[in-house]
Parts: sequence; structure tokens; C-alpha cells
Amino acid sequence: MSSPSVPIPPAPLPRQIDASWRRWIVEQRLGGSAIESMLQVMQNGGLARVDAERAIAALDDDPAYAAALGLQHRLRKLDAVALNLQRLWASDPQYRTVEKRANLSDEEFAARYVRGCRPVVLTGHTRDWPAMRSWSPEDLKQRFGHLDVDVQSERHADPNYEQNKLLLTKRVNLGAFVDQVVRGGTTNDYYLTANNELLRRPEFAPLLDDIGSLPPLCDRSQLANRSSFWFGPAGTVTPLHHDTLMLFHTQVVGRKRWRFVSPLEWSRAYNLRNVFSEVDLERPDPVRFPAFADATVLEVVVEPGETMFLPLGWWHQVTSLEVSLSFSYSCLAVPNQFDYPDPAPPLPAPPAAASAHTADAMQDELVNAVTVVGGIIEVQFKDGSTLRFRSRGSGMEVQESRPDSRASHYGQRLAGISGDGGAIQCQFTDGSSIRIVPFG
Ligand SMILES: O=C(O)CCC(=O)C(=O)O
Repeated sequence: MSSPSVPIPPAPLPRQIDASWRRWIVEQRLGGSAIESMLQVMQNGGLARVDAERAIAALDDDPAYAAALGLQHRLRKLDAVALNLQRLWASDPQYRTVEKRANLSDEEFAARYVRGCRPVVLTGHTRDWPAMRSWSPEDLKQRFGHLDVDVQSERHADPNYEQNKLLLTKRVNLGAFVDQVVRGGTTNDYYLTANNELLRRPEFAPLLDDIGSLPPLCDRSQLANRSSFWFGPAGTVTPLHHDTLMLFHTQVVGRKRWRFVSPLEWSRAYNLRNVFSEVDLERPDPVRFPAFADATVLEVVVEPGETMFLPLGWWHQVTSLEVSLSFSYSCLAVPNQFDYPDPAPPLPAPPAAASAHTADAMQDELVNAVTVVGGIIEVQFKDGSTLRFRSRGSGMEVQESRPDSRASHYGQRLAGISGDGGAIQCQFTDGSSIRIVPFG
């Protein structure tokens, strides 16, 4: 007589692990995380161990993962090229010292600092600047206090205040803003930054008359178009980022602390988005950003009358130590505009819009378009996100209210934007276009 067979429980049906987990698994494997700790995280996240094990093992046969590994190895090689050069730069015993130099010739400045890509503080050339004698918060109020200006406000409420600077733009009366700065004490909550475009306005032309001798290699004919005015309290912090050009930043009133990280240390700067680093140099987080621990930070305090020269691509974070008035300008007499691709990959198009022209799909998702402060046009989407458009110099600047939104989806598909009598014309990468007329 045969004994009754013990019922074997059916093998658990494979459960779908969603795309965000699958992406996380790939990132962890590429980052070298231990399998056991990944399993712990996935179980803590509510997944069955067996499903988590299967999903991790599935990568071994996944050609997309093989391709990602290939790219990772190429990126590692590129990083080694940069970091080996960085070791050479940093082996100079003077590497950590940001020099202060006076009376540089064009030739030495071009060779040692512009092409040598080395930060330097230039001294002496502002002795003849009327600004050095006249600029002060009170003078600003007396001469221009009746005018309105765009400032960044309520920065405390937004941890990404620099990336979202257009959204935080507020038009205020300059006289009232001067009072706020002078009386408000140390704060990072408000700041009149380069974004204000103030020097492009004829009413503020007298400020440009206050600028005297320029540093070496400067093209004065470009000064009016390529300069910015900064005013804020002690305590403003411009977070770690790099620019896409070289520039001078002259301190007229107050001191600023500049901190730098070499562009060759890109991989240590956690540059996940655009030109911004995730690292805060005031409080670098060793758990989230362990590679930053190997970066070398240079530091210098720039005094009134001194000019910081910011060479190409250097990461910098800037803190005002006192109430500060400063003037920045990028009119170098050498080519001075460089392209940097955004390290963030574009989001995949959602299936609904995949077959439609981008412009038609966007039309369906629009709620409203309005003109807000400073001639900025705000386009609002059904998911509550917004795109803000603002003319800047000869072009248009666009800013999305949040990543992973409909606004960022359409923002990333823009191939060109032009202003058109109060309206904006958007051209998309698939060739479609839409004209948006703000309402009110
Ligand atoms: O002065 C500041 O707060 C920031 C200056 C800066 O980052 C720049 O000019 O690129």
C-alpha cells in the first residue's frame, strides 16, 4: 500500500516588482551594494524575500543591465582620467591656496589662470571705481529706492531654492528691500541675485557708470550686457554649483567666503541635475555622499575692492559674511560660453502622449497660462506643476516647478522658445509647436 503523498505547496507565483524597485536594484548592483543588505531593504519595503531574490537574480540575464555595466566601466575610465590629472594638480604644495594678485598682465592672467584653470583673487584694479566710494545700502535706497526690483524671497521654505530661483522671484520696492536687509540681521531668506536683470534697465545705468578699471583680459564694450548686480544680508548661501562660463565677481561692500572644488573632482560632487551638486559644503553628509570625503576644498575670503576670478567649471559655494553689495561680469575677451549636458536622463514619455504630437498632448494637459511678476509667464498643468518662461538677454529661460511632473516632461522636450508680443511660441523636439497666450 502506498503512503499518501504529502501535498507540496505550489511555487509562489512570480509577483511583479514595480519599475521603481527594478531601477533601485540596478542602481544598487551598479553601486556595489551587498545582496543581503539589498534584500533587507526590500523586505522592509514590504516585498516577499523570494520575489526580491528573483528580481535581483534576474539582472544576470538582462541585456539592459549588461549594457549599463558597459557604460559604467567607460565612465570609470573617464573618471580615472580626470582624477589622475587632479592628483597632479593637487600635488602642487600651493594647490590649496587661492592666490591674491595685483597688476597681472593680460598674458600671465590668460596663461596661468584662464587656460591654467586656477581661481585667483585680483586686487588693486578697483581703486578708481566710484562704486568703492559711493555704494552702500543707504546710497542704493537714496538713488534707486523708488524703483521695483526682482529678488529671491522665502528661500527658507524651499530646500532647492537655488534650482527653483525663478519660482521664488518676487517683485519688491527696492527702498523697502534695503530696509529689510539692513534691519533683518543674518539670514539666507532673501537675496537680490544675478537673476534680477537690473543692469539691463536704463533706470539703473548710473550703477554701470560707477565701474572703473577692469581686470586683465576684459572687454569693456560687453560690460553692460554681461554683468550682474548682487545685494543681500549677511548669511546668504549660494549652494555648490558650477557655471557654464568664466566670470569675475567684484566685492564692493562686505566680505564673502568662496569655497571651491576642482572640476576634475566631478564624480565626488554628486552632480545629479543640471549644474548643481547635492553636497552642502557647510555640512557635507558623509553617509549620503561618501565620495565627497576625498574631495579637496579650497577656501578664500574676498574683501571689499577685491575681485574673484572664477575659472571654467570650478564648483563653488558662496556665503556672505556681512551685508554685501557686489558686481559680477563675464565679458572676457576670449570665447566664454561652454556646453555641459544635463547629467539627469530625460524621463520616458508616458504611453498616452507617445503617439500624439507633443504640442497636442501638452494642449490637453494645460489648465491656464498667466503673467506673474516681472513679465514671467507661468503655464499651469493639470497635475499642479508649472513651467515659467522669462526673457533673458537675447533668449528665453524656462524653469519647471518640480521634477517628475508634466511640466518637466514638456520642459525636457522643448527644442526652442521665442517671445511673441506677450505670448510664447514653444517648439518641441518632435517638430510640433504651440503658441501660448497668457490670460490676465
Ligand atoms: O555671490 C554669490 O552669492 C554667488 C556668486 C556665484 O555663484 C556666481 O557668480 O556664480
